[in-house]
Amino acid sequence: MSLQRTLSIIKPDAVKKNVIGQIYQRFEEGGLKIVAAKMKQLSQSEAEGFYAVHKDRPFFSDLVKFMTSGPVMIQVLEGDNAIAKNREIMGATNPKEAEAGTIRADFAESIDANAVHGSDAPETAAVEIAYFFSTVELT
Ligand code: RTP
Ligand code: MG
Repeated sequence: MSLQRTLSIIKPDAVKKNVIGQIYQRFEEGGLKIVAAKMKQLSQSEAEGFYAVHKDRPFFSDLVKFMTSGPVMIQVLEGDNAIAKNREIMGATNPKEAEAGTIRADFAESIDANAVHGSDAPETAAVEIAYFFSTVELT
């Protein structure tokens, strides 16, 4: 077991559905602690920068448009193996393939509007946390 931090984003579709509290409950029940959080309307350049790894993918412009379509809720989650644990709680990228009881199975509409983001590795978690939170916002 290793104590990790990961970056989580509740995407505009789930914020619009008013299920932030229900999603936070999934994190807490899964043993993840919310150690920092902010609600934010992403600008186009903030969304493009966040998803820069996908800039050459065909879905990039739709992804940026979606991520800027309304406010998002951004949090840092901490716990044992938090990166993999969060992705387990989230479920598969495509909600049609997500296991029953996962966030995406229960709250997501489509592969585009899929409710949540979670970092996929320790290196990306560190970069993504620093992208949205300064050191004074993290204790
Ligand atoms: P995320 O980064 O948002 O946590 O999702 P993920 O790791 O499960 O998926 P990733 O491959 O990183 O893709 C980032 C987001 O791009 C959208 N996407 N659309 N139309 C498509 O084929 C497609 N593939 C990916 C999804 O919204 C995905 O969450
Ligand atoms: Mg990803």
